[in-house]
Amino acid sequence: MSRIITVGAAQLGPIQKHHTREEVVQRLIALLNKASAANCDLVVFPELALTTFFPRWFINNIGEADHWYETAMPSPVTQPLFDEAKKLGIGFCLGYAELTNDGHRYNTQVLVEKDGSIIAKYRKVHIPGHEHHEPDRPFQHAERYYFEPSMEGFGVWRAFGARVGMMICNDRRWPESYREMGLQGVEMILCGYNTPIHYVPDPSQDILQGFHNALVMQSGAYQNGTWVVGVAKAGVEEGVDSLGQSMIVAPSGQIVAQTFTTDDELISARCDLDWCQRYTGTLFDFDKYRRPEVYTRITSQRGVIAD
Ligand code: CDT
Repeated sequence: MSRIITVGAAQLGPIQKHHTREEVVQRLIALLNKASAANCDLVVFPELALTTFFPRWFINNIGEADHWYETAMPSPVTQPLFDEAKKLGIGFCLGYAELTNDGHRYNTQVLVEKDGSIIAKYRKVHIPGHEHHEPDRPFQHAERYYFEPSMEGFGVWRAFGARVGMMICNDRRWPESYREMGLQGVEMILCGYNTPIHYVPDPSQDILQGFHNALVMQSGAYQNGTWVVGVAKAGVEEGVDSLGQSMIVAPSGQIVAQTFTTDDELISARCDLDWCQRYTGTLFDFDKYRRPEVYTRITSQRGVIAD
């Protein structure tokens, strides 16, 4: 008998600075209800889904940024989302900025079961951008100032009858992210993202943002025989245009659903988890074909060493 998860990718349009958490949570709840009407088991929201993408601004005193972070999950403001999901019997994955009791700041995603309980927490591994103010930029991408990288790496959890993994935005560009989860037998990877169209260090990449987004998720899915659900916060947020093109990718690498707006939009797909085995049991039978003994540079070396 086939194992099916109906998954929803709940893309968000922009969240402006003046939008309150309460307003955003109402938008998430509206998407959750659409997902319920589409018979979803699980809904994936974007990276930093509760606020505007605040790393586009630099402030000298990071303590003044505390209001962008969540110190508890759920919290009084996010509890209605958990309550609605439990009422509807839908799980969800939510990205947010996390400030721990001992003062650590992470870019985080939680995975929540249909009964409203948190199954897993993932903290972003690959933190892009810069850590100092770069005044010549039209906007900052100071994630390396606002977040520390996770030392916990990539986990895979049994949930929704599947082996589910998580990654966040820039993680999707790195083959190691998928492979770490592939080696744990992942069947579905959930990934939220905020991707500005304008890439300041090399504007020639701007026109390729959509291509690169699809390229990495389709190849990551195929090479690891897994479903990938990539979900954007899209549109023009505080003057910065960000990529939409949220998508659900099959283990074959094919896109089976994709958003066509840059607003709040739900897409969904019935994902047959047994389809993973067609790839992990054949061409990508890791146990049979991988050669870890000749891949030693991958974990022993960070940058390029060339003659
Ligand atoms: N949020 C995030 O990780 N965004 C990056 C932007 C490029 S680096 C400035 C991404 O990889 O999409």
